Amino acid sequence: MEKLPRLPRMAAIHDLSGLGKCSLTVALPIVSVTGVECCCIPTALLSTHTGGFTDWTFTDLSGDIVPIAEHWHELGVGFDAIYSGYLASETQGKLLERAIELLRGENTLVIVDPAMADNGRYYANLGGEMTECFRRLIKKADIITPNMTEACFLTGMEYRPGVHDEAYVAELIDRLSELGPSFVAITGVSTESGRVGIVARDNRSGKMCSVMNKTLDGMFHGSGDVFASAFAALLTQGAPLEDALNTAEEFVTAAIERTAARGTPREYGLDFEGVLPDYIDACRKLFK
Ligand code: PXL
Repeated sequence: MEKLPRLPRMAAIHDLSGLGKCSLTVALPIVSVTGVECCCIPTALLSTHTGGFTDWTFTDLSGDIVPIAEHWHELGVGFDAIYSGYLASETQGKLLERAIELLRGENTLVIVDPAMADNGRYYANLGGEMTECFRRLIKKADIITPNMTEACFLTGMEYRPGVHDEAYVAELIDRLSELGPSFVAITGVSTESGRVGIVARDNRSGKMCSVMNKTLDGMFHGSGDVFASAFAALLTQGAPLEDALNTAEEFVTAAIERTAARGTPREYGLDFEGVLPDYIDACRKLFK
């Protein structure tokens, strides 16, 4: 066999919710099929995620976040990317900041998905303290992927569920950019009735790009995590931003359609498994 290039490596720092696909149960398979090694730091262990379920179990693994990062640091392992999402508390945000310091190298891409809210509301048991927490964390990020609600909370702008005019979205991106990231991608943007998608800007070049698709009724739990995992992994593989955006969006849209067609309960998360082969084909074309 010919000599192969080095395998890109990502540290994925998220909770592990056993049922209801999100966080690590989404990041691990998607990052792996993108051809990126996924090293996991589980921040908490839950029986289910906290949206649409009740009485979930919760084991806090905060105490392991920094020791795991320290161990990897001592081993001298390099990371091409660090990707984080949902945090169970403000304390976890501070520990994550330390983990990023330990694991980051000169060329490490830091992707922070400030997963804390949706549809104008914080997730269960979270509140305004998480906005402050993510504002601090975002200072360390190269790329952020908030949804509309999170973008509004982070910037203090009014949350509007409906059709979003260009000036409103542009102001959200401007204000998020002031927090420090060089690339901002906002999910759940609807620039015309019946269509929803992602608007992004590369602050180094000033280039804006967006991708829209027709909306399906209601909310699909875990879709933000599916998008962010694919997007983060594609960028770690070296895909140009626009290609990463389009490929990740196409993947999440196909997974949403499949979930709707099967009638999977929304809280169970996206049926992305069946569209992984198409996603892998798309990755092959990008990285051939
Ligand atoms: O998908 C975001 C998410 C991740 N992890 C947990 C959650 C949620 C959203 O509700 O509860 C535990």
